Amino acid sequence: MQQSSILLLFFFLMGIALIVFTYVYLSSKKADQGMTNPLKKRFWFFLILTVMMGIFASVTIPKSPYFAFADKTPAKVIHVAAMQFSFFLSENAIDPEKPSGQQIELPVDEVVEFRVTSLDVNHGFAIYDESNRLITQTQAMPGYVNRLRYQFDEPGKYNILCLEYCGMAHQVMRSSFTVK
Ligand SMILES: [Cu+2]
Repeated sequence: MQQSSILLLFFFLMGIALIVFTYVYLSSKKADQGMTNPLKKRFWFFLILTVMMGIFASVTIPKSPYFAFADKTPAKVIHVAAMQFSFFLSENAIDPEKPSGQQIELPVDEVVEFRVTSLDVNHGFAIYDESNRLITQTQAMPGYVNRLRYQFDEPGKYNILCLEYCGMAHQVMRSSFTVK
C-alpha cells in the first residue's frame, strides 16, 4: 500500500470516529430528557446486523476451500503425519508407532489428496510454491485426519512448513515434494 493511500485511509477512519463521537456526545445530552424508545433502536440494529451477516456468509461460505474438488476423484492420495519437529509423507498408511516417510512425486494438473494428522500436538500443514507463496494449508491435529485436496498447475519443488507454533524447534519443521 502506498503512503498516500494509508494517509487517506487514516483520515477516513478518523472521520468515522469523529462522527461516532459526535453522535454519542449529542445523544448523551438528549438522554437527560429521557430516551426515546431504546427497544425499537435495538430491534433495527440487530435486524440490520443479521441481514449484513447473512449477505456476507452467503457470499463467502461457497468459496470456502472445504468444497474444493469435492466432486473429483483424487489421482493420488498422500498420507501425512506431523510430529515434533518433522513431517512424514507416504503413499501408504503411516504406522504411528514407527512413522516413516518417503520422497513424494505428484502429477501436475491432477487432483491430489493429502490426509493429514498429527502424532503429538497441533501442527500446521502449509504448502508453499518455489517463490515461497502460500498455496494451501490445513491443520494437523492428533486424533483427526484432515483431507486437503489440491490441483498443482505448475511443476516444481514445493515446500511444506509448519504453520502453527508447536514448540522450541517449530521453525525447522519443514519438508518438500516435487510435482512433475
Ligand atoms: Cu509444528
